[in-house]
Amino acid sequence: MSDTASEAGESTSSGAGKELSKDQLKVLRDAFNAFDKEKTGSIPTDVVGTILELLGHKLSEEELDEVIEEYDEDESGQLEFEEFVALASNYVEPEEDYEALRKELREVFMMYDKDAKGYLPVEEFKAILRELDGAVPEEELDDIVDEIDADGSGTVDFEEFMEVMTADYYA
Ligand SMILES: [Ca+2]
Ligand SMILES: [Ca+2]
Repeated sequence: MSDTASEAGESTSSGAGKELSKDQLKVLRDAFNAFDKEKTGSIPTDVVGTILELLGHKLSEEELDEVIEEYDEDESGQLEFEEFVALASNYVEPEEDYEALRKELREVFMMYDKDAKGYLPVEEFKAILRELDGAVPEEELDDIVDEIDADGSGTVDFEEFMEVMTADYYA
């Protein structure tokens, strides 16, 4: 079995999952080590849920069983680091996507911010939400707007906009 270690150092070769940046890999390594208290090189599957939760993804027990079954390739009942990375890479937010999303939202924002004031009156903002998701009831729009206009200025600036859009996106 020759697993040609052509790529640099860290072993992300097994399983599917996306390419991770060094930083992301470090986060996973730290999380893994924190839970691999006995330094066995593996973590019990029941802590995987906890780690994913720390990463911002709460899975139901069923979902968790499913993904663990999928990624515990040697069926050891434990996740070795490679198995863990393969699994977790599906839950780590890809940085590029975030940048792309930010750019996209910036464009949306500018489209509505016709006079380039750098902010939108809340009424205009509600119109955007209606357009993006016609199913949102009006009262809910009011709640969202209350929440998003964190400084109560009656306007939504790009950072406030970004905040609420990405929160929704990653929910
Ligand atoms: Ca295993
Ligand atoms: Ca504001």
